[in-house]
Amino acid sequence: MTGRVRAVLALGSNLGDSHGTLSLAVADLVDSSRVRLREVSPVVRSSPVGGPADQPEYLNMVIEVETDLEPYEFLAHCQAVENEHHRTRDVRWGPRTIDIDIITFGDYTSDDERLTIPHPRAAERAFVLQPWAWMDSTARLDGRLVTELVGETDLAGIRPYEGSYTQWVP
Ligand code: A4P
Ligand code: MG
Repeated sequence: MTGRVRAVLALGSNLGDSHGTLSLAVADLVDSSRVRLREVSPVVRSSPVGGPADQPEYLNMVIEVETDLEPYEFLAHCQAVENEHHRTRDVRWGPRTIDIDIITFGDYTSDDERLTIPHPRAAERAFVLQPWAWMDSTARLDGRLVTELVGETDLAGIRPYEGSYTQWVP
């Protein structure tokens, strides 16, 4: 790979075998000569934020990869993995087998609706920030330490997911 960029991805699932789907999605994301896994966060259980009131709890996690794909190629790659896992888009913020959001992509910034980087809601979402802070205590978002941002969010809905810590050590 040339021209490598480090990208942080947030994955979430609250339908079907969420843990199995997250695991397969991580494997699929890095099953490419152009994407390499660098770091994997613990999995957290999290209460749904937004969307239908009665949707199930989520499993969420964060990974860091290295890639030489261009930003929109990388988005297409992530969406192809979502589609492989039967992601359908019905209700905004509704239940889903898998959601893959690009949180950061090197120093790249964009406010295009198709690809907004950094992800516009990441800075206030405990289900993104907490696993990210556990994965990388030096990570920054919009110039601020993620370990600091996480302290400003409501962590009440975040719980550990048993038995996930060693699953995807690269
Ligand atoms: N898009 C723009 N920027 C990006 C980006 N940085 N990464 C576009 C990925 N996609 C990006 O996404 C809609 C469009 O966003 C895509 O076509 C893409 O081109 P989507 O995944 O189809 O729709 P969505 O996920 O329903 O909408 P959105 O706005 O991405 O929702 P969020 O903000 O991701 O929220 N509660 C808990 N506890 N855990 C969760 O994981 N997730 C959501 C979804 C709500 N509540 C949650 C969780
Ligand atoms: Mg999304």
